Amino acid sequence: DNDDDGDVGIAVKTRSKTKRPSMYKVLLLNDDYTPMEFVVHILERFFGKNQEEATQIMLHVHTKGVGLCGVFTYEVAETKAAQVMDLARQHQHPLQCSIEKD
Ligand code: TYC
Repeated sequence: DNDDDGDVGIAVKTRSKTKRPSMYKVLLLNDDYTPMEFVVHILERFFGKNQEEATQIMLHVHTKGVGLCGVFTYEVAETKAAQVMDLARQHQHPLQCSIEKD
């Protein structure tokens, strides 16, 4: 390192491996009280679904108990789940939304 080239003798890796972020599923849970139209509205408003897609997902959740709204990076998934729960609480619906590592 005493070669007057200005460095201090430690080789530092400059091309680190990039890694894609972990992805998280946002799931909607069934309950007996939340109106079907409200769930369809949630899927349109927060998950970019059209009325047909939203209705299919809502009916899947209604019959199977749980269904997939979308897959996002952690922050986006957390935010969307919180927005769903906030709106449900405002309307006094017991709708539950959770996230799960993909
Ligand atoms: N089971 C509800 C009803 O019969 C409808 C519903 C669907 C609720 C999906 C929640 O995530 C849900 N009104």
